[in-house]
Amino acid sequence: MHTNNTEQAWYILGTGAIGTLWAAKFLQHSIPCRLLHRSTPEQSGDVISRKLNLIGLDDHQHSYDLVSESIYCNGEINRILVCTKSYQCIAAIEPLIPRLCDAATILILQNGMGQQQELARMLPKQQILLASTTEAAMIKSPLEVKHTGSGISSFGCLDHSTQISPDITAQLKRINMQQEQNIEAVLWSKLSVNCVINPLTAIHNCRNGQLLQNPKLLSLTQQLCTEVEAVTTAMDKPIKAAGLFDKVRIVATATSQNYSSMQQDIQYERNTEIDFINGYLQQHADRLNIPCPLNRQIISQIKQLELSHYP
Ligand code: KPL
Repeated sequence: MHTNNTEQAWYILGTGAIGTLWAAKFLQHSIPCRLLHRSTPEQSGDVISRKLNLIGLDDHQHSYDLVSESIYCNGEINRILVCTKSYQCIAAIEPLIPRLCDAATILILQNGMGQQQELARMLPKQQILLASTTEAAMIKSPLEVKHTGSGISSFGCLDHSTQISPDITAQLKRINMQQEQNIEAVLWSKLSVNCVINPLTAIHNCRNGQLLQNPKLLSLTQQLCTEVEAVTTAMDKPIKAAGLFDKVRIVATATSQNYSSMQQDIQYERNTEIDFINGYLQQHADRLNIPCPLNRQIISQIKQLELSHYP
């Protein structure tokens, strides 16, 4: 028998910067949430009380009590926020499938595209919601997160024909997430920017702002914008306002001192999300017969770096 509290609790999968920041947001607004931690099936009973520390945008410290439980615990899951890396998404959810209610809501907040559709095919009964954010955060140590940039967060349904429960919409509204009728357009817009900034900063081992300051990088940025935009336009997912280069210029200027997530992945010798960013774009380019030679070359350069890392 589950209490109402458990039914309305958000389980969070993925304890990187965004997952930890979202746990802090839920707790700040007294919305019940639990972190899911990886364990062996033998440690399935593990429920741990922890402290989550948030360093806010104003540099003030906040501390919250948080419960973390093993993915192999028994309780049913009604709401889950998935903030893993895109390439971990499917494998991370698999052990949780027996715990998901038929009417569960799965909110996916991560970079890249393709994994959401795969998950929807895998879980046809559950409702898949997509989310996107321009907020920025940095993990300082496990469960210690610094909120480094404010931004806009939105969510919407993968399948436009289904309704989102008003109760979920209300909870997400409390943490400042706006409901979007066309969330796919938001994700495509973010993907397009990520297709340019992320791999170029990773290959050239530089901060986002350098893409605009170095003439050689600026020219590559412009070329890649043209290729990416040719695909999004052919797919009828045009970039709003003045076009992709303008959007990239705005994001790279606002985050000029930051390193992109892909640069960080290469720097810390992790896998990158290239298959779900530029790889996803290339799949559509190939299907539509749109030549994207620079995008193709960039994918193989990133794959090389994944094997060899920075010297
Ligand atoms: O989303 C980003 C990332 O680093 O993943 C930005 C900073 C916007 C660069 O594309």
